[in-house]
Amino acid sequence: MRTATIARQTNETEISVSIDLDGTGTHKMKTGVGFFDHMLDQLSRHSLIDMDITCKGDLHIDAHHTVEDVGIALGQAISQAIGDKKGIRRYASCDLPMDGTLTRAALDVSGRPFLVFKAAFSQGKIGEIDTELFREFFQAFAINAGITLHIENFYFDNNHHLAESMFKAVARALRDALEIDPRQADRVPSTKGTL
Ligand SMILES: [Mn+2]
Repeated sequence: MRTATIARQTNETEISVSIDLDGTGTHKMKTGVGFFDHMLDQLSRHSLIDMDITCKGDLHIDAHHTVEDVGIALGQAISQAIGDKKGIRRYASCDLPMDGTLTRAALDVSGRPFLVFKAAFSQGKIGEIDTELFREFFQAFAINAGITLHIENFYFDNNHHLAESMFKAVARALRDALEIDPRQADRVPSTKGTL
């Protein structure tokens, strides 16, 4: 079973994350930040990774700790659920359109964390979330999942679509990269023999 459960508690956030890589995209999000829940819903729905995420964060300050720490815990869960990486496709990318917005996500489930993030929001906030937090989320996620992740937006028609296209593109690429390749189901996808 490629599943994982992570519980993480600090003075700033208390988080529980349960995932199933071989799910159907069933999800339950409760972070207290509406737009962030909407983005996490997309991440689950389009990756087909079941996700149950609860975070009680210090939202009286702002959403920073909540967003970053959910990224950490979700990344840890992904890393744990992948295990020895046997059989995964490893590389995937997706060019994701939403009306007048186009965003690419390309990733390598390499065990080598890296983030390239090219997107320039034109608003400071969407709903109650600061747009600068999306980079924080993907940085925390990539580092803790052990994924090389490139996200690039080419153009956008509004900030909601820009953020949502990132999560959908990453979701779709994650689905492809983490799926078991029947042609090499018992092998680690590396000439090194390990990842
Ligand atoms: Mn939306």
